[in-house]
This record gives sequence, structure tokens and C-alpha cells, in this order.
Amino acid sequence: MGAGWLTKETAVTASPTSETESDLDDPPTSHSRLLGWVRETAELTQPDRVEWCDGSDQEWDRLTTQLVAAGMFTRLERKPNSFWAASDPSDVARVEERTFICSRTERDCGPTNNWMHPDEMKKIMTGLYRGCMRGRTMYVVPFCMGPLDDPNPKLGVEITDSAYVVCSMKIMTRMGAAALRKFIRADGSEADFVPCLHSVGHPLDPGESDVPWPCNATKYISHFPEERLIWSYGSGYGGNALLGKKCYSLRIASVMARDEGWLAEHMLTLKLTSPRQAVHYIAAAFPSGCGKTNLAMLESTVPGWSVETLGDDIAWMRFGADGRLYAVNPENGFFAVAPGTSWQTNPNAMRTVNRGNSIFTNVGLTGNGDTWWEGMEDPPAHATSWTGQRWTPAGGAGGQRCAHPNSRYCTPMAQCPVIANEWDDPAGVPISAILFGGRRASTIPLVNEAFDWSHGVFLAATLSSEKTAAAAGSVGEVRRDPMAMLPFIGYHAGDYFQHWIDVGKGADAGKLPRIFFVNWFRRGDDGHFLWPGFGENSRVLKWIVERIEGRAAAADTPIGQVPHATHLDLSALDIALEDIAAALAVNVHEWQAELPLIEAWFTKIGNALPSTMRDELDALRSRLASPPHSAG
Ligand code: GTP
Ligand code: SPV
Ligand code: MN
Repeated sequence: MGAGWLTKETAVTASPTSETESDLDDPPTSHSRLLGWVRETAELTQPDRVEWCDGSDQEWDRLTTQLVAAGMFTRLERKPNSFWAASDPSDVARVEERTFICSRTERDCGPTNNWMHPDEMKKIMTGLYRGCMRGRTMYVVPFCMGPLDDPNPKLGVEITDSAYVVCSMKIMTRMGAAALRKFIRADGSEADFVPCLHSVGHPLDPGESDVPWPCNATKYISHFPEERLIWSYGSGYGGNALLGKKCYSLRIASVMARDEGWLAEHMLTLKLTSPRQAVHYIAAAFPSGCGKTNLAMLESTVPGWSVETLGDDIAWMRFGADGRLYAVNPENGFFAVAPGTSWQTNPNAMRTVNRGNSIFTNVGLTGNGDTWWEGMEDPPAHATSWTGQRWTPAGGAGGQRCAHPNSRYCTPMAQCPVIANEWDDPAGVPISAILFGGRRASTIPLVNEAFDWSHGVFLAATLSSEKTAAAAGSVGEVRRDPMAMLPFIGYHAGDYFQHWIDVGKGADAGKLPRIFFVNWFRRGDDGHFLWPGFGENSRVLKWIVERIEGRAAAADTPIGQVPHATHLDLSALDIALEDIAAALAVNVHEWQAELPLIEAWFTKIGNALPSTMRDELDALRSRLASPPHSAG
């Protein structure tokens, strides 16, 4: 194997070249910035070999076979072309404590992110990267976020030493040769791309055997927003390692969006068709683990209403020539929470993964070669838990779980049986309504319409939710998660709120999406969910569309316009009316208790808090002091 475009020092120990490996003397692009970066990275990280990924099915077959041989993948007997993987128990979720926004000034990072000066971070991480790929293959993964035929495609390249990451990127992004062709524009010039460097941080000495899930106790997930650059080290899991997702499409893209006047958001997008065949596109931002995938694939329980899926995690939104806000999903697959997914709750997800071509990480493995997780019907008599132990429905010692709470399936969007036909259209879809929501056991009603854009931005900026297993750390603790973007805003949160206000100001108010707030997770005194959720959420979507069309009633309350139970279509819903009323209640005393918490949150944001947000808080305070008669 030649290494003509590598320097002598890294002209890595020759190993047998398979037919399918790219010839290193002849890299598959002439993009000089990319070639220079690949060469420098190989010099720094010293892999045994460098492989350009073409995204072909042959490449997938070769890598998955290799991963089975290495013990990282187990081929599933019951799902075609699908694999089970279990991570190291220390590497199971996004690590927010180890995630950094390395803007040139600490001020631009703001109070909600971790900051380090870019020079200092680069020094530390360069030290970690030195020789970190010894004994391994360095994969070069060109990818595109959003449709490939976008006239201005959003390109990236992930360099990684994890074949698991390569396989996951094939599902989650438009990856390989088709993306690489976009790196040279029609006029012959070189397109921009976001360099994303990833290492699991586990070099192998000669003769040292690999572990099933290599990673490192030292972890850094670093973003250099001015340079549009991402460096990740030490983790192989999810958003820490699949750098096109949260790192590029939210943290870096939110900075691009601020500079260019658009929005990069942690939102699902769906297409809702009414019995009158009216089509509405809806975007919804809920924090991690709070119901985006489920709503995006919802099977309506209201006759005549149907949902089709456009995306389950991220939306990029910009104004079209007609003045409406259009959303594109930058992703190509779902990397979604497994536990709780069942034929009852999310049949379309079950159908999607049953078509195969999927990777399951940290779920249970059944004796007959299928997957199982908590919340799915029909537990197997016994299984291998995500920690590799024998598991039975009675539970092992200490009632261990079969699947980790943040275990996930990674599956191609195109396989979703209810995928909307616009899903790959670079023009996107015009959004009628934006929903925000969190996981709150009290206070927040089932649904609430904002008075206007600025009030909606206030509700979103003060969104609060119980923490879930999607991030490492304590679960259940209520925290502010503005726009469901707390871990994903790539700059100062106060500036981000101002950006949202400016987006509204620059638009034709009549064409802006209407803003709603929802909470599927309110509980009764005994702890049960007041609202059945899942498919029944179609009743709330129906009310929202009828509000937009001017056909549904609501009551004015201090926090917005909230329906009474009688305003919702509850036909054939077998739920106690007291529960519905309790789910919809706006309790003034509960909201008064929120005021000091919002005050403290705004104090944390500091001087960059837009004055509009303070005005909205004052207005809320005075409405709560003299609530209209209809508020409870
Ligand atoms: P991320 O992928 O982490 O961003 O999560 P997500 O927002 O897509 O959440 P997802 O749809 O995967 O749901 C997370 C958990 O909440 C799952 O266990 C679901 O079963 C549960 N869930 C989703 N929707 C509802 C609902 O309407 N009611 C209730 N009670 N639980 C729900
Ligand atoms: C989330 O945590 O919001 C996710 C999973 O969607 S991850 O890709 O790990 O960020
Ligand atoms: Mn998410």
C-alpha cells in the first residue's frame, strides 16, 4: 500500500489492502483543503491505515462483518441486516459537563455552556490526539446534512477511528461518494465543509487486542464556532460521536443561523392532514427524551386525521420567498430512544426497525436473536442485558434493567412507513405551528396557545423540564431548557433569545407560525399521567390546527389561551373528565411559584437578556395578580 499523500513519518505500516479499500495514492477528491486536513490528521493521530468511505452497501457489509468479528456487533437473527451493540457502561449518553463552546471570548459562549479559550483547548486536545489512532484505521467520512440536491449543500467530513461511527453515519447522514461529489462545485471551486475530528481515544500497541467498546475516561466534545470546527475525544456514543447530529446540525449550525438569519432547532417536523384534506406542517421542540420521535410518527386516534413524518430531532428553518418559514430536516435516519417504544405507543417505529438495516445499542438481546427493551410487550423468558448479564423478567439480582434507559435504535428514515413524500425536498415545508413542551409533573397545562410571537418566545425561553437519561447525570431534576436547546445552543443564550425575537420582527406577522406550549407528562396526586399521550396527542394537534383555521375555542388565562375539556375532541376517549380538566388547569398559585424561578433564570442569563423577555415576565406577573375569571 502506497502512501503518496501522507508524509514519510506516517507512512503507516503497510497492511494488506483489500480490493474495496480506497487507494491512498489516489484519494477520491481533489479538494485541497480536505486533503491537507486529512494528511495533517493522519500525521497527528498515526493510524495504521487511512480509508475513504464511499457509503456503499459493500462497504457497510465489510465493516459490519468486521465489527461482528471484533465482538462489537452481534448480528440479529430476527431483523435483516441489523446489529446489536453494547457500549462500555461508562459511555452511555451525551456528556454535557465535557461539552465545550470554544468561542474566542467567554462572553460569546454565555452562562449556559462550558467555555475554554480555543488556543488552550487545541493545545490540550492536540496532546490527546497525538498517536491516538495507533493500531487502528482512520476513516474519512464525507457527509451532507440535508438533501444532496440542495443548491447550497451543508457539507462535513468526519474523521473517526470507529467503524461503529462510520456505520451509524451511513444511516444518519447522506454519506460517502454522493456527498463527496458536492465538494467540488459546478464551477470547479472548492465547497466549504465543517471538519469534524473524532477519536475514541484508545490506541492499540502492537499485538494488543481491542476491547468490545473502546473509549477513554477523558472526554472532550469541543466546538470552535468561529472556525466552524468540531473536535471530539474519548466517547463512541450518540451525539458525542456522530458529529453531524448535535455538534454540527445544532451547535455549529445555530451559530451559522444567527449570522445568516435562520434557525437551527431541536425540533421534529410532521405533516398533518385533516379530513378536509387541509395540510399543515408542524414543528415541535421537546427536550431530549421528551417525546419528539413519538409525536413525529404518531398514529392518529381521531378518525380522518393522519400524521406523516418529516424528521424526529432537528429542523433547520428559513424564510421562503413567500414570507413563510420553511423547515428542512438535516438528518437521514432516526437515532431514537428504545425503551417505551412498543406496538401500543409507537407502531410506526416498530415497523421501521423491523425492516432491518438498523443498529441497536444498549438494548437487550433475546435468545432467539432479536431485541427487547422495557416498555415493549411480551418480555422474553430470558435475555442478555445491555451489560452482558443473563436477564429474566423477574429481574436479576437488584432488579437490573434489560435495556439502558438511553438505549437507542439507529434506523434509516426512508424505511419509515409514514415518511412524508417531501422528506428529501431541499425546499423544505412551510410551518404552520411551532410547539414547545417539556416533561413537567405539575403546573404546565396539556396545551396553551401563546398570545403572539414575543409571548411564545418568552414561554419557550423559560421552558422547564425534568432531566432524562439522554444526558449523563441526575434524572428527574427540573431545569430550564430554553427552546429544548440548553445543551445545543452554540453561543450566548441571551443572544439566542434576541435572535428568536429578531426573526419574528423581520417577518410578516400574519405568516409566522403560531406558537403553542404542550405538556404530555402532567401527573395526578397519586403520580399517574393525567393524559394518555402517544396516539391520543392527535386530539391536541386537531385543536391546534382548528385554532389556526379559526374554528376552535379557548379561554383566556394569565399564561395564554387554554382550551376547556369541552373545546377538545374527546370522542371515544375513555378517560375520567376530572383528569382532562386537571391536565388543562391553570393554577395561579403554581404559576406564582414559577415567577422567582424564572427571575433566577433571567438573572443567570444576565445583561444579554433581551428587554422584551423582562417585559413579558412583568406582564405575566401582573396577569397572575389579577387573573381573568376563567382561570382556575
Ligand atoms: P431524544 O431522541 O432524546 O431527543 O428524545 P425524543 O424527544 O425524541 O423522545 P421520544 O419520543 O424518544 O420519547 C422519550 C420517552 O418518552 C419514551 O420512553 C417514550 O415512550 C416517552 N413518551 C413519548 N411520548 C409520550 C407521551 O405522549 N406520553 C408519555 N407518558 N410518554 C411519552
Ligand atoms: C438527544 O440527546 O437529544 C438525542 C440523542 O437526540 S444524541 O444523539 O445522543 O444527542
Ligand atoms: Mn434529541
